[in-house]
Amino acid sequence: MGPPHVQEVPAVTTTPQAVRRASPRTRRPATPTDPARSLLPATEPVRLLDPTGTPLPARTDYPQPPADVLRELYRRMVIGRRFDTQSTALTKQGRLAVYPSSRGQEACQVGAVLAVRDSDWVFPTYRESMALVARGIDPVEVLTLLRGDWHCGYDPAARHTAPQCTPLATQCVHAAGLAYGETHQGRDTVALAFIGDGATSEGDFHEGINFAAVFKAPVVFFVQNNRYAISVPLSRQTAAPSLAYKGVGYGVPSEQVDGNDPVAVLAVLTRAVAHARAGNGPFLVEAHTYRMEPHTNADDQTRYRDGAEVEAWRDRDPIARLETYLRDQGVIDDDAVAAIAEEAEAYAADLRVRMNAQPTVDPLSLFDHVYAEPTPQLVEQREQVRAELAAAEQEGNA
Ligand SMILES: Cc1ncc(C[n+]2csc(CCOP(=O)(O)OP(=O)(O)O)c2C)c(N)n1
Ligand SMILES: [Mg+2]
Repeated sequence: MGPPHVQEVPAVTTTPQAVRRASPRTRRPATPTDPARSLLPATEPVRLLDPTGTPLPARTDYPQPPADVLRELYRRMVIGRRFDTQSTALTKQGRLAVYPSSRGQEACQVGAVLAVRDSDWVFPTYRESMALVARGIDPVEVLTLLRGDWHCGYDPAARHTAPQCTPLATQCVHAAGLAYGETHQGRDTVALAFIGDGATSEGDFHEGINFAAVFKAPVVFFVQNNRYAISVPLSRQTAAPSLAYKGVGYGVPSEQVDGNDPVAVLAVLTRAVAHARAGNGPFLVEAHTYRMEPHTNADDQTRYRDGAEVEAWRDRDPIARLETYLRDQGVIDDDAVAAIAEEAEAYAADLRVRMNAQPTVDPLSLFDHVYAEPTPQLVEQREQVRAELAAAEQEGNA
């Protein structure tokens, strides 16, 4: 699935430098003309479709992406959800060690990926398996980490996609460094860093966004605010009016978007990417969304949230919203919807078959790449494991 061409829209013009030049040296209360205000997001998230799929009045700042791109967005969201359901099923069959579902977050996962080029870099977390398959990476390669076979199943350099990060927010620092380096090499690469609401409390988020802002590194920090960090609700995570407001403290412009409106997510991310690519430094986007499934297959969500809350979010389903809109616009019909559903089924069937094959993993590879030069302890432990494996094999042969 190679991404289609997404029309690039003009970047916003405010830069951290412009703000710095215009900022007064002494403290004074903010006024409507205060340049820092232009860094703040709109008080309401950007929304282009209402929850029923009816288009809202057109906006000049966030034009609707073209119909062929929206059709492709829909197709990848449907395939992404089928991939997600299949992956959870694979955990129950013992074929995957763990799977963090993105059900409900399809607009964010796929919309963000469609907003960047293949030559741009994506920095995913454990939550972004769906985004990775939407980027066209083989699903078996995507699931290699979660199967426990290897650190990463795809070639990060070839796919311009970093390995999925489990240590929270570490990808923000990686994204800032890579984007800074790319600019120095004379390339206009943008880095897209996915991050969760909870992870914005981590030091690495601060360090990554601050570095990117000071050195004008072209990074889009994309916060999927799905309202929980495992069992910790957003209300215990931050006292800020919205996570997007965190940008102003770093001199980074930001925006909020309805994360269950696929058209708005694509439009806002496209503009954020254009802003970064044009040399204006980083951009922060907060998408308001919801995780419909437990944190992972190993989590019991009934211990911290009410079933009624989850049910209420079913009415804001991003796939149904986009499908209604595209049907009303005559972009897709029953036949197209059926053909895409069939394609998603075939995709899941192929994944099932290939994940049933027993992987061949060398236990000694556990010790590779821990350090560039293995420590004496690692060498000793490796030898211990090697001897145990050899003894077990001899016993098996006896
Ligand atoms: C540095 C660090 N601390 C703690 C954890 C344990 N942990 C794993 S996921 C998670 C919650 C993260 O929530 P959020 O950032 O909102 O992302 P989401 O899982 O909701 O996508 C925590 C605390 C970790 N992986 N890394
Ligand atoms: Mg979260």
